[in-house]
Amino acid sequence: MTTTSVEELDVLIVGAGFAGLYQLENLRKRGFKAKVLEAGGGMGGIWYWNCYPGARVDSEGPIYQFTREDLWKDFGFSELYPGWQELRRYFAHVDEKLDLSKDIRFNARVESATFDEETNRWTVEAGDGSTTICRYLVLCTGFGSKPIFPDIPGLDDFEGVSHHTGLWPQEGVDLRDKRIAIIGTGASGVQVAQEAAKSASQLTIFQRTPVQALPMRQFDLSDEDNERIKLDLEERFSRRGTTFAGFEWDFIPKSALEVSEEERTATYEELWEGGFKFWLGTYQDVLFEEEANDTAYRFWRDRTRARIKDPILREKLAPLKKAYPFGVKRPSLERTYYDIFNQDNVELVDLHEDPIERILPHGIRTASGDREFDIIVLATGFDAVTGGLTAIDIVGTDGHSLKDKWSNGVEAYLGVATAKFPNMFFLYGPQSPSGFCNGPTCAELQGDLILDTLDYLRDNGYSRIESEPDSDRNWTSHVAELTEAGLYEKANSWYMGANVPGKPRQLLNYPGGLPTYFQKWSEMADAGYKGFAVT
Ligand code: NA7
Repeated sequence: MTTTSVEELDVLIVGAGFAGLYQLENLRKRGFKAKVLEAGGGMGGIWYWNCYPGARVDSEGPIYQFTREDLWKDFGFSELYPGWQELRRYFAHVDEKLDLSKDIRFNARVESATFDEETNRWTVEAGDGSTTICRYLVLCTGFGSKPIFPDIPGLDDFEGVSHHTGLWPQEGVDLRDKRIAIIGTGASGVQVAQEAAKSASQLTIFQRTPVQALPMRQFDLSDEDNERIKLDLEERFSRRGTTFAGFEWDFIPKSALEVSEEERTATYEELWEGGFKFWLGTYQDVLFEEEANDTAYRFWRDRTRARIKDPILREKLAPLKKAYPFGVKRPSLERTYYDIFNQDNVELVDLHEDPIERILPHGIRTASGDREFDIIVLATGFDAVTGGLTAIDIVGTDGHSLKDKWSNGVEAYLGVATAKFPNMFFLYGPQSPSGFCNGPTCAELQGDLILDTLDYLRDNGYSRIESEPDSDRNWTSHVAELTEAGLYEKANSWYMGANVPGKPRQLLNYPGGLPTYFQKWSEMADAGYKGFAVT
């Protein structure tokens, strides 16, 4: 494709991660003229951008893939929790099978989208100079496509190497024998820290809030393991849509407090072996009731503290009194994170005690003094869920801008559409299950809802669909009610928008679980797309 073309499509998809690729494949199959614009130089969404040392998925590989049989039959991961290189190999395999990239324009960051009320079409401009005119705009920008840089004086003065984990150079950075600073201890910070600790001459981790990381039981997978996994993979896939978080397992339908301490401990021991099961496969009230939550926190804390030798570090990394309820900030999976603090080359700086004052040309100044570094890793996260959408200058009817509309908080009907922005859908977006859901599950199951909607419109000769303002408001109130019933508000998390200064505080994901979400969708669709104005 040339860079100055104007192309007309039925559907323009933005983003070539799991969600966008699923849309492309299936829209083509259903006879829509569809293409993808992708800011990155390759497929994979976050797996294109997040290529920092140690980047890997926290879901088990076999369940973190598309369910099409011809895709999984011929592919096997070499580790249970695959790293970014292997995920790229997976996307190359998908491309080879489905021939997707011929309909993807890479290195084309979408800058603006404007709705034309005369024609009911969107005009979309991208950074590569292209213009696309489309009936429907499907935004698959993911939850983490806009990195957040910390507001620390002197950040630009640093003369060493400094990168955000979400914008890591494709050619990589050699960490060996370097003095490395990592700012941030979320999933990305934990993963880089584990890698860096192996070979850095000095690693200093700047912690604002302790992460609650869970053990990743990583295994190599042989060919035989992969063949064995495939025996019941279809059954595992089929369970994904029936569970809260889109995995093949679900919450235990019991209170943590209704069982004996022995039974609870035995359950926690078992969950401890299962990655996110300790978080999203636990007793059903752990994320909702403080006392139940305490039982999970204490188990996590005691197991974690046992690995840290220094009592001061122990208290900073896994405090006796919880800093926030267990699991209402995204836990990370780790293998060696808590062990590296027993190494002589690893240091923790608690930013509450010793805040960063400024970045210097050769290091970082905190209240206690200066440290020199060769590399500063900014593992400071993303303007999550909404940032990828509001980064685009989207103008709907009557000149309404999406960014302005959501400046005081998100309103989104069923987490896929918002009033004044006709013929526009977002997937894995605000107020949908997204952040609480296994990515590929949402890409397919929520993706099907959008595909069916586009079929419905075409089959009935409609050319315009728009959510009604009341529908937005009612869905937002529903999400708020569910939020109040849980413990999410008690943490400053990206789930709550709390990691971005000035961002309205509101739960950005749907906390009712997939089955409830799909039930609400079915009620809407069965009632003739109730709550949408369709013309
Ligand atoms: P996260 O999970 O948002 O983590 C960002 C980390 O950076 C977190 O520890 C933050 O502390 C810290 N942070 C952010 N800004 C600052 C400043 N200004 N100073 C010091 N520390 C700061 O992002 P990740 O990239 O790790 O993970 C994102 C998601 O990707 C993750 O949830 C998975 O779904 C995969 P805080 O906790 O806000 O106090």
